[in-house]
Amino acid sequence: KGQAPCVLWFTGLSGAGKSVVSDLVEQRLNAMGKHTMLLDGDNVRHGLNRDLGFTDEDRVENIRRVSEVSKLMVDAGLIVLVSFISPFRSERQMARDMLDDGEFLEIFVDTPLEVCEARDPKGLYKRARAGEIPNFTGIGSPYEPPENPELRLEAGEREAEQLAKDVVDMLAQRGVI
Ligand code: GGZ
Repeated sequence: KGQAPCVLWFTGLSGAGKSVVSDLVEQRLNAMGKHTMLLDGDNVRHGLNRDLGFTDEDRVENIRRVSEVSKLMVDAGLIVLVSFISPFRSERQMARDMLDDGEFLEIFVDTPLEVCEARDPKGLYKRARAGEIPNFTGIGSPYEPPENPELRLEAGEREAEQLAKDVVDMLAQRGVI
């Protein structure tokens, strides 16, 4: 039993649940003996991309670098979990185009804006509404939902553990694991 190297690209609004679900998926894969790497804002925006903010231009560069790094990791044989808002279709397409067919699996963490805003775990939506965060995704900056994701998670309605299981099931179905 092995693994087919690939990128699991989680996209969705702030507060949608990307981090929770991608963490759980990684734990499940590791428990199965699979080799993974998780890239998210916490380990990338504080290091490699510490020079970048949240203008359109900076988000494009953020995702470009993340795409290049994830390709290197696929070449090293890993299942790479990428967890960023990644709001623009064109950048997600660019990431997809860098890889071979079947290596880029887009997972839309589809939580409605109202739900994300009601959760508001860090109070960022409140501050954005107050005009304190000018380019906040969903408020002052657009989010372009995926049109044909490999998997769509109704993350406003179902438990994170169940969603993580759906992702792992999808990987098994596709022969990735
Ligand atoms: C969106 C912002 C912003 C703005 C700070 N817009 O919920 P969080 O806090 O932990 O996750 C959000 C994170 C988004 O970073 P990404 O690298 O994923 O974004 S992108 O893919 O668009 O480059 C949020 C916080 O950073 N944050 N300011 N203006 N989210």
